Amino acid sequence: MAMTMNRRQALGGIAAAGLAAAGAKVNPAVAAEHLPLLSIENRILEVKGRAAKVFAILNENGGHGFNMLAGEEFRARVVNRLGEETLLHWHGLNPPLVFDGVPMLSGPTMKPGETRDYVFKNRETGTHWMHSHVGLQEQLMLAAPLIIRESDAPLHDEQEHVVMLHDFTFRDPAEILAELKGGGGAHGGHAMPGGQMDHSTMDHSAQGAGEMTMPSMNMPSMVNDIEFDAFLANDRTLDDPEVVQAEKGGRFRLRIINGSAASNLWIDLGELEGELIAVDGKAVRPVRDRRFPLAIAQRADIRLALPPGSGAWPILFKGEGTTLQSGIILRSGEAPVAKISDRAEKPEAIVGLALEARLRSLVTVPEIAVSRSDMLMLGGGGADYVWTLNGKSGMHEKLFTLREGERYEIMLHNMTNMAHPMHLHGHYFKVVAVGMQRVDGAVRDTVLVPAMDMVTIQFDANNPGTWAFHCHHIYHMNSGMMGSVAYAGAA
Ligand SMILES: [Cu+2]
Repeated sequence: MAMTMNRRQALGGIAAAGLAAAGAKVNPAVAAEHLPLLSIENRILEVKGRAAKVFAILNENGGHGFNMLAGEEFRARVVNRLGEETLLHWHGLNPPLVFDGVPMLSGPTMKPGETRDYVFKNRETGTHWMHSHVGLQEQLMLAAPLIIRESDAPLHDEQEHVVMLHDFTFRDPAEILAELKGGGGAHGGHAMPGGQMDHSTMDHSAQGAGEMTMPSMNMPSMVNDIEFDAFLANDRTLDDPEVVQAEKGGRFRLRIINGSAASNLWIDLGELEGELIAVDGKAVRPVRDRRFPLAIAQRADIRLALPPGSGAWPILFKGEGTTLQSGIILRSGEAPVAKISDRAEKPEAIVGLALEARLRSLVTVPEIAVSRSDMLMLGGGGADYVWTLNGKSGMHEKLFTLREGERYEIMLHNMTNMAHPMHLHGHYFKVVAVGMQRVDGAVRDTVLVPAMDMVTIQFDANNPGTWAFHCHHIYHMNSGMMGSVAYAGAA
């Protein structure tokens, strides 16, 4: 047993060294073993009767992404079958920097036709995802689930179901970004059709908990700066939704991933009540409700049981500030499935921090004193569509220097009129304050900081390197809201 571990650890080291040195090669020592294959491909997806060219990350069975059992290592061989460069980020895993998949920071992009091996020690389990970190490829669905199960045996006779969500546009994302930067599009006028502009940051959710965030008095908040053509759940619109067949009274564990480029969502269980049991793949004290917010890049694991008897229960995914929605249908017996419009009657409420303030992590975090507290100011978003972190808008500009072994507390202070889902690479963090209220909050990798609001996080510097720290709204990220944190002594 010890022999095997040592050999595997050694292989991981070789693969890392090989990658750093040569970039493009399949390591011969690893090549002798079987690595699960992921193929990045072009595909045609029909959306609302129109063909669209999008991407896919397919496994050996032709499915999207990975659904794997936890092991000591994460192992994958990725082949780029596109006619352009790309690079995958394993969102939710904290690999050595060389495998993190951020161009320039962690290594070179993959050229067309290139194959690359990923072998590294991994302790993370849960609902994660993989996506391109190159340009705007994520908008074109270069993303897939990455599910790492702790056990092969389903708990509580649960039927597991993974739901990957996307905001979809027929437009060229580069054109959308150019329009935003040119002062056009929805952002320029700050007036959206369909009531997508709101004059408060109040959370209108049915969460019950009091909202403790301060609404902005003067500045109208901008909810969505892009208009999408459709929302997709597992590639499908509500015109032809996925119908998941279950036993009567069947139990589910839904693993829901918001793979949207620019849309925060509400999960609406309709008549059903569910228990949120994990966020970003990390266990939380179960929260019972019918509606849960899910910001860009976040994941939610929801446990629920169908009522006895036959029936069909829609689970909807509704964009904040818009009427667009997607969904799946959970069905038991032969119950008919009623048609549901992909437009709700009225725009959905804005996602706030009411749920975040209620979350209590079940992950044990070691007792370490905070050695440094700092502030990260989220700024910009004027007519030039330049977004900033601590006033900086250069790609990967250094925000903080970290020392290994220390704990950092960072207050994310959003001075802009849009919400920003902030993602730190290479580390999980714990939410320790929502607005001014201290909480024993969730452990996550992505947290939403609403307009003119504050969230405070703590994390331990335990993975040396220079790591991306950015807004996961890809148009913000590509317009300046992409900085880095660097360990002292890191290149
Ligand atoms: Cu943002």
